[in-house]
Amino acid sequence: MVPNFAPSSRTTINMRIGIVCYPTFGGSGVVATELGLELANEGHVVHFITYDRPVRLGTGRANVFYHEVRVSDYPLFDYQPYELVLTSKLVDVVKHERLDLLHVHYAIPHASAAWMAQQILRAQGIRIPFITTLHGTDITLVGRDPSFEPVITFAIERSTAVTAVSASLRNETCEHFPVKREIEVIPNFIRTEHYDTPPDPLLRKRFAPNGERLLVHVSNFRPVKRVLDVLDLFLKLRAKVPSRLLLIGDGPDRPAAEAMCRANGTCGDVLFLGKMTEPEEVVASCDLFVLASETESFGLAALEAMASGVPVVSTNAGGIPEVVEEGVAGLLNAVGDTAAMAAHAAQILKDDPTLRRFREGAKRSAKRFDIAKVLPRYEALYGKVVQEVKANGVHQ
Ligand code: GMT
Repeated sequence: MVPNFAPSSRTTINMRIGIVCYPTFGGSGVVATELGLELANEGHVVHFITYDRPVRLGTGRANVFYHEVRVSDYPLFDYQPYELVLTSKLVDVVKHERLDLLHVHYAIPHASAAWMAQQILRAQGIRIPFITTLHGTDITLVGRDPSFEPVITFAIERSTAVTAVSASLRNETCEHFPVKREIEVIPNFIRTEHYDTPPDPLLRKRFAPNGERLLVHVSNFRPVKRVLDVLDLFLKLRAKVPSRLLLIGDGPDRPAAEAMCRANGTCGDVLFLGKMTEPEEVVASCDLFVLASETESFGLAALEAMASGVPVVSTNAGGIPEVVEEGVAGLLNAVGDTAAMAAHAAQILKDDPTLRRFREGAKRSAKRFDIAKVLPRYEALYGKVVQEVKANGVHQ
């Protein structure tokens, strides 16, 4: 969690900002929450609008408000219309909290709900710009389901501004959707000083009692994360390097991962730690972060590991090469090539000087994404869209 800083002495005008996101453990929700908290630290007033309190929001922060979108369970509806309830809540909050802009994270259904809210408000004489940030699976997985395409394309086109968290995601969006508008790349970020915790010797002793190397993976265990590849890599590695694997998170592929460990007798060395609100406390004590994803627009979990001084072995999918500097912060491989991943893991872990070099490289490389570099870009974009809408009104 970001500490509560006094507002800095910058020149940006304070704004009233509505943030819409998924409140869960997913990276888009984490980025949206951390961004909101940073904006609030800078003196902006931030209203989170979502169906549950975002996991990293905390309580009692100055300038931060949370509005719950409550979906009733009216028996007529087999499927409750979340998007409509969200739209109504956006209209209400924009109007009564006098918001200057909305920033929605993840295209579905947030961008189309924001557009609807914008149109309703427009009919009432209120102009509200909205920025859509594309995070990844909204484009790469969900977005490619043809049934969503017209809505996503429309919402992207009608957003006042659109950002993508990596160049790779921006390119994929333009490849898979018939959108012609500008999409600005604003990468995800971290507050690097938050990750300065050194490895905890007690934690290491608990998880690696015989001085084993500690590998760690953090995800939502969806098929796209290829958690079974992480286990396969680990099986290959432990034949050469005494090691243990920590798995943080939970999701659909966890039962299959547990079954695999039981079948190959590695349960003693693979520890399922479940969901954690602050995984960095454990990650910082590990030696290597492993990410085997099939697609990954950015890989925030890898960046967080790097910031903690933990190098990464990963696939080279999507935006990962933009984040994990090859040979400096870690090593990359083709999706599914667990033999190469195990060999790369062994190369990083082979001796302490090599591991130290990668640790330092990872930490240094993570600084490229420090909040101090990224926040002014969002603030500049916010200022620009607010001015644009004042001057030209909103799309219909
Ligand atoms: O796939 C996830 O882990 C969740 C998803 C989300 O909605 O939060 O993550 C996406 O957004 C993150 C934040 O921008 C990125 O760091 C992840 O790479 C991206 N996931 C994928 O592209 C699979």
